[in-house]
This record gives sequence, structure tokens and C-alpha cells, in this order.
Amino acid sequence: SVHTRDQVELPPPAIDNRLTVHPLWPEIDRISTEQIQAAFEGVGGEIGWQLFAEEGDMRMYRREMEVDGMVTDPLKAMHKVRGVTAREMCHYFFNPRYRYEWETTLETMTIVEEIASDSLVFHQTFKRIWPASQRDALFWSHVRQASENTYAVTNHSTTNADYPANNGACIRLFVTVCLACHTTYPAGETPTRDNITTSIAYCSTVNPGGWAPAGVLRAVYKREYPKFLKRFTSYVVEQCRDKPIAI
Ligand code: 18C
Repeated sequence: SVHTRDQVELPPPAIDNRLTVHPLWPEIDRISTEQIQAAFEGVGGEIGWQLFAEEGDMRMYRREMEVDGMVTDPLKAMHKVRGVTAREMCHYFFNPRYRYEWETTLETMTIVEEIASDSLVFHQTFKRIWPASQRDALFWSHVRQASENTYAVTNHSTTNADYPANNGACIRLFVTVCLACHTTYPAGETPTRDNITTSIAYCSTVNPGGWAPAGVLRAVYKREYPKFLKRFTSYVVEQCRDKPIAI
């Protein structure tokens, strides 16, 4: 069959060799492994996740946490989406070509380094929230197959001498994000858009990096995370509708 451009650029099923010889490889491998494992852990137990948003199959939990007086509440979201695969979800989350189409908090995005086909370093600036200073972030992003029918993207803050923190209008924030997806379909059947379901676990911890009023921050958080997950998942469903399935 003929491969479209999109199919060729889908997340590779194996780690790209160029990544394993890069200085960031040990960190990328360790943090991705930890994050993917944590993403698939439940929200029960002692840790005390509290539900703060619920809509259809989407559930969002947070833990109230402060570091040096700054709100750093970890977030964990679960969702189920029909008709798209884990690999497709991660393709649209990882690939910068689509980012402006679903990411509404973004002001600018720059690719700082192309480490490999599965790993990039980004600099992003975000929309300013009054009365706080504008924020930016510098992070690596890595997509991988985690197990059968399971793909994940991990984003984690890093440093780069060409992009120093806090030297201009922006305060540098720190982020650890993991989007982990697992696809299922009835045993013995061939996967099609009509019989696949993808379970999504999205985990995020953002340290604002400098003063931000706690009340404003928690209000933004409560509004923006559900908005992001609903918008992103319906964007992917829409993009995949008439394309051949990529499992
Ligand atoms: O994971 C997501 N996106 C990825 C690709 O962009 C990537 C991005 C991570 C950065 C997340 C931090 C975003 C901070 C945005 C601040 C400005 C928001 C302006 C909105 C107003 C229109 O992994 C999806 C990310 C979904 C982001 C939800 C918002 C999270 C808010 C967390 C608080 C941030 C502190 C900012 C300090 C200012 C506070 C007053």
C-alpha cells in the first residue's frame, strides 16, 4: 500500500539510534520510564488524589502541593476516546506541525534541537496571565512505544546556553508532562475505527518558577486543563476520521 507523509512520520516502534548516543539519553530514558509507569497507576490509595473535573469519560484529579510558597499541584487526568489509536494520539501530541492547532496557551514555539526522529527540544512562550509575568519553558519531548498498543510522550524541562532563563520579559517555568495511551479492541477482531478504544492518562506538574498568585493560578489550572484535554482529543479524532488506521 502507498504510505502517506503522515504515516511515514508516525512515532517509530523502536527507540531511534541517534537518541541513544546523545548526552540527554540517560535522563530521557529514566524520566520517561518513571513517568509512563506512574501514569498507568491508579488514583486510589494513600496518595490522596482529589477529583476536580468530570465530563463524560474524562476525570481530572489533583493534589494540592506548594514548593517554597508556589503552587505546584500535580495533575492526573484519565480519559477514553473511541476511533483513534494510542500511536495516533501521541503523533499529534509530539509533532510540532500540529501544535498551534490544539494548544491554546501558546504564544510562540521554537524547535531548539532535533535530537532524533523521536526526540526534540522546544522553547515555548505562553500567553500572559494578568497580573503575573509572562512565562516561558524549555523542555525535551520524547515519544516511544511503551508496550503492545501503548505509546507515550514525555516532556521535561531542560537547560540550553542559547536560551538562558529569566533574562528578558519571561519567567522560566518548569514542567514534567506525560501523555500515556493504550489501545484495546475485541479479542480476535481486526482493529478498525469502529472497534478501537484508547485509554489516556495525562500527568502534569508545572512549577511556575516565580511569584504567581495562588488563587489565580488554581483558577487557570481548573479552566485550562479540561479545555486542553477535550480540545486535543477531539482534534485528533477529527484529524484521523478519513485516514487509514495506524496501530
Ligand atoms: O501538555 C500540554 N502541552 C504541551 C505542548 O505545549 C507541553 C506544554 C507544557 C507547558 C504547560 C504549562 C503551561 C503554562 C501556561 C501558562 C499560561 C496559560 C495561559 C492561558 C490563558 C489563555 O507539555 C498541554 C498543557 C495544558 C496547559 C494547561 C494550563 C496549565 C496551567 C498551569 C499553571 C501555570 C503557571 C503559570 C504562571 C502564571 C500564573 C498566574
